[in-house]
This record gives sequence, C-alpha cells and structure tokens, in this order.
Amino acid sequence: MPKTATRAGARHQINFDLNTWLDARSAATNTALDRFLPSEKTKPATIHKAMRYSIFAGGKRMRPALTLAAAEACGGTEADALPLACAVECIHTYSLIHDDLPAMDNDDFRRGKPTNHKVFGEGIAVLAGDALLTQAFEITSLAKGWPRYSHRDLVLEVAKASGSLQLIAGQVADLEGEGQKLSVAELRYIHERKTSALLCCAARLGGMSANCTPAQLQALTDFGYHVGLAFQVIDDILDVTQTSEQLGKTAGKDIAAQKATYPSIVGLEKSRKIAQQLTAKAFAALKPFKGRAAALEALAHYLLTRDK
Ligand code: GRG
Repeated sequence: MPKTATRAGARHQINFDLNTWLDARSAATNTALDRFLPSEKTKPATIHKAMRYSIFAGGKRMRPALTLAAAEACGGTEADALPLACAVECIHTYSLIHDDLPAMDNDDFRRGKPTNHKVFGEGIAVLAGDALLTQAFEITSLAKGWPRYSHRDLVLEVAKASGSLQLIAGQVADLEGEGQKLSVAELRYIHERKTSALLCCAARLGGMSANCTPAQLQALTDFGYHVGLAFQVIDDILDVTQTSEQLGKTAGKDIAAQKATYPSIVGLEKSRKIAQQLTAKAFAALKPFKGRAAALEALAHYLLTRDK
C-alpha cells in the first residue's frame, strides 16, 4: 500500500498504514456480521447458508470501512459504528446477489466464487437477497440512537439509499440503458444512484453513529458522493483492463452487455483523469476534519489506485 496520496492535485504525505487498519476493521466487521446473522444451522438452514455464503465470500468490505473511518473522523467508537457498517454490507451483498441473477446481469462468478444462484438455485438466491435486505433494517434498529440522530433517522438513511429513488433507480436506468448510446450526464445519473448513493450512505452513517455535527455530516456527504462516483469510474476501467481472475468476477461484461461506461464514452485516459478529479474533490471535502480523517483519506486514495 503506497503511503502517499494525491490531494487536490498536490503530492500529500499520508503516512497511514491502511493495510493494517483495513485488516483490523474487516476482522471486526466479519465478527459482528457473524453475530448478527442467524447461524447456518438455524432453520430453514438453506436460506441462512445462502445468506452467509455471499456475505462471507470475500468482499473488500469497502463500505463498512467507510462507515468506521467516518466514525473515527468524528470522534466516535468502533462499537457504535459497527452495526451500521454491517447493515450497509448486508444491503450491498443483497444487491450483488440480485445483480448476478439471470434476469439481471446473469453472472457466474462473484468475489472469486460461483454466484449465489449457481450454488443455491435462483429461487433461494432471490430470497437470500431479500433476507439480507431485511436483515439490514433489523441490524440498523439495534444501533445506538443519539440526540442528533434518532433510530428513525438511521432507518430513513438506509431506506433512502437503497430505495427506488437511489440504488434501485440506478439499477433500473442501468438495465434500460443497455444497448443505448448514453451521454456522460445520463451515465452520471446511473453512477450516482447505482453506486455512489450507498457509499455516501456508508460514510454518513459513520458520522451519525458518532453524533456528528451538521457541518461534519455535510462534509461526509460531499466526500461519500465524490468517492462513490470515482469508485464506479474505476470499476468501469477495471472491467476492461483486468482479468476475471484478478477481479474475482467476470471481466469484460460491460462491453458484452453493450453497457455505456466512462471508458466507452470518453476513453481510458480521460476516464482515469475524471476518477482523479473526483477523488481530489473527495479530499477537499475532508478539510473541516483538520487532519483527523487520515483513514478516510487513505481509503479514497486506495479506491482510486486499486487493481481489483
Ligand atoms: C431489486 C431485483 C433487485 C435488484 C437490485 C440494486 C441492485 C439490484 C444492484 C446494484 C447495482 C450494482 C451491483 C452496482 C454496482 C456497484 C459495484 C461497483 C459493486 C462492486 O462493489 P465492490 O467492488 O464489491 O466493493 P465487493 O465484492 O468487493 O464487496
């Protein structure tokens, strides 16, 4: 992991050991998820096996990391942020299971393993996704409420990001855009909803778990929005530059499905520039934290330079 990152165009020394930080946060997230999800033996065992199969298939845990890093930046604790980090990961994993179904992207591999429906069949995969979505709300209800952020606020935050105006809207536009020539503005509409909404929600929930100030919440919103957009531009780039083995999912899917992407509309070089510009805006959003957002900075840099 490089320890320097570009902040708003200038070389900026971060001196932050993200690998060690991420290993510890991923381990804490996995332990908490293991506690929140019913065991594989709980009846009906098939559905709990299917939920756990995808949750523990080896995702990068970037959304929980954003929640925990945002909580740290606002002076919060890991214990208070963990339920919300797990809730976001449940929503994310549900969306991947459904996205991989034959009725959607029809993918055989995810997180380096056969997709949920390949192992458990389509019916159980649909239900495993549904159950993880529902589980996310149960976990959210178990998080601590605060003077500034009640349980109602937390539930609303998760519901809005995953509902028909955000995550689902992005997926609808993505499906309807297949085979169409889209403008950059139309592509950004998809990215804002399909990807950025949940990353932004992850960062905001971290702040909310720390009873952050309205100014801090606004900074996390700006940060999450731009990091989320950069994340999807990089995802589009990796789809054409990496192998399926490296990605743990089928590479080259966007071209095969005739999906509009940044590389297909503006080319690879310009796409890389756009991802850098978006990341610079994310760094700029962290100004109010005055150096207390080292983990968030390191994460934004990692998301820009990742190779899988
Ligand atoms: C309701 C039927 C139904 C389906 C919902 C909302 C939805 C389907 C799908 C979401 C769309 C989607 C998959 C967006 C892409 C976001 C993205 C780039 C995901 C990959 O995230 P990573 O790289 O994955 O963080 P890991 O596996 O590392 O967690």
